[in-house]
Amino acid sequence: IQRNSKFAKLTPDHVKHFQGLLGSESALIDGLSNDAAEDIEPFNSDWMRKYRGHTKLVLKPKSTEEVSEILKYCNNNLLAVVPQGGNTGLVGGSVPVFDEIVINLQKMNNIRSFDEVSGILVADAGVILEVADNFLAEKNHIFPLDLGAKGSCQIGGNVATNAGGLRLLRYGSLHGNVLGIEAVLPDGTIVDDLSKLRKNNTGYDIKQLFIGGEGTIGIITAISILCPQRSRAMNVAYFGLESYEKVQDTFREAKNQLSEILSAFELMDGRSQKLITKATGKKMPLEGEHPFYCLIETSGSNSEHDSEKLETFLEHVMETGIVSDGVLAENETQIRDLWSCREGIPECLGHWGGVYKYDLSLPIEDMYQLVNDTRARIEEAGLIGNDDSHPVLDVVGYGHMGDANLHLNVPVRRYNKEVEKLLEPFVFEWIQKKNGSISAEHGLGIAKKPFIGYSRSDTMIRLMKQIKDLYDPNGIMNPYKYI
Ligand code: FAD
Ligand code: 2HG
Ligand code: ZN
Repeated sequence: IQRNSKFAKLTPDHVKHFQGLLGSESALIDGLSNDAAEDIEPFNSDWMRKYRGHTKLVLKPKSTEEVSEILKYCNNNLLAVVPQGGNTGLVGGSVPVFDEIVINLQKMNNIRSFDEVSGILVADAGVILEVADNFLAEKNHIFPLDLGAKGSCQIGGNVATNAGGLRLLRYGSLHGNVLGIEAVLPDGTIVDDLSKLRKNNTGYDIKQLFIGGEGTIGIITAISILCPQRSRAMNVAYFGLESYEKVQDTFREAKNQLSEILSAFELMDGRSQKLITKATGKKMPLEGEHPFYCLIETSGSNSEHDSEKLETFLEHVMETGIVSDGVLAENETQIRDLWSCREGIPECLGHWGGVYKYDLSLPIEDMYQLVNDTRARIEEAGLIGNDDSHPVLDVVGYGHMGDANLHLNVPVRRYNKEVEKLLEPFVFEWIQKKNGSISAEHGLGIAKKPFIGYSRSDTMIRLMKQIKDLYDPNGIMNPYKYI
């Protein structure tokens, strides 16, 4: 792709304008002031270090009004922008492609209100997910989303990507939990839909367009969100299993026997667990090797009741041979350790060089076959191996089994065109045949943009374009991404 020449190039006058508006400590400049190059680098490069932009200006507004002033000016001057939260997105959506101005929300980080009766939290978009959850913990509540990047990602970024995460199975998607949104459109209009109502059937639910909108129609500046009561009792178990069929049996049994206390059901293949050890030296929870592992979390209000249910379940799956081996966490530290075997995978896989990542929704019974088929293809071409002459380390699968969401990851020593050609469009065609989705939770960004047609019809893409054109007629919002 090429830079769209309709967008203006940044001039000293533009910079002066923003410095006047925000103050110089909230307008980081590179090149023009020539001593801030280091400061600006992290905003130009994504979590995977796969995508790199060339912005010369990062703006950090402190209020919704400032966001409005910034966007109005950018829209009038045809300056393209990229909204940015914690920059943990996995599809290259949060960094510029060329010289788009980065608008980072990190300075908008106030919790505005929390109602202990309704459980409704209202907070600025730039609040870090873990900070929000720690705040809620003190009030005996929980943020209805949890994910491995919680220490860096922002709740506005989570909503903009409609992140799914580790407990969607229990608490549902942000499309249901987010009750209201405050956002700014490119023309500066403040969308004041920060509703605290659970029910409100008065016309189109426009906030839904911002949830998963990936910053293409406006900037989310605050959200209101329904937060559940924090569970008093929490248990985590980790199992080794002999086949993917047995993982499915375990999931069925878990739903059947644990029912309302089941709060997560995660899948990890043996290869992903081996790579954790290889990358970090971590000792894994079970002796011996198993082709599959799963992590089950329960949370409820009565620990005796939960323990009783869990013990009956454990006895059943062990005695019937559905699982081969298992371990139950006995304290907070062990709970964290078991979770790290799942949450730690993305970081460990990036250890060697790069990772080709696919984030898929598929019918649950077919899910793992894609990993096998992909591995066979790469093996046949002789590209997988333990030594440096092979670009690919392995082909692994893990993910949110409870949501039929697979993460197919191909860790590589270096990005390689031959590998890429074997993976794409093979993976997308495979998914299309099963009527799956090529992006279950990470979004499209720049990485998956060309492939939207594998999951959406021409009609649906046309309707999306109409919405984009309506809200962002000049196309300044996160250009080159999404649609
Ligand atoms: P960014 O990366 O900064 O931005 C993401 C997108 O949203 C970009 O397109 C950006 O332009 C836009 N955006 C950001 N803020 C705003 C805003 N205020 N208004 C409008 N647009 C905005 N995702 C899952 O769904 N489930 C997981 O389990 C999960 N686990 C992860 C684990 C790790 C270790 C990592 C690195 C990522 C993981 N992700 C997961 C990816 C996920 O998308 C992000 O972690 C998170 O939701 C993005 O938040 P962020 O604040 O970092 O957004
Ligand atoms: C997870 O579930 C994240 O750990 C990241 O969604 C998945 O890196 C990935 O492919
Ligand atoms: Zn995930």
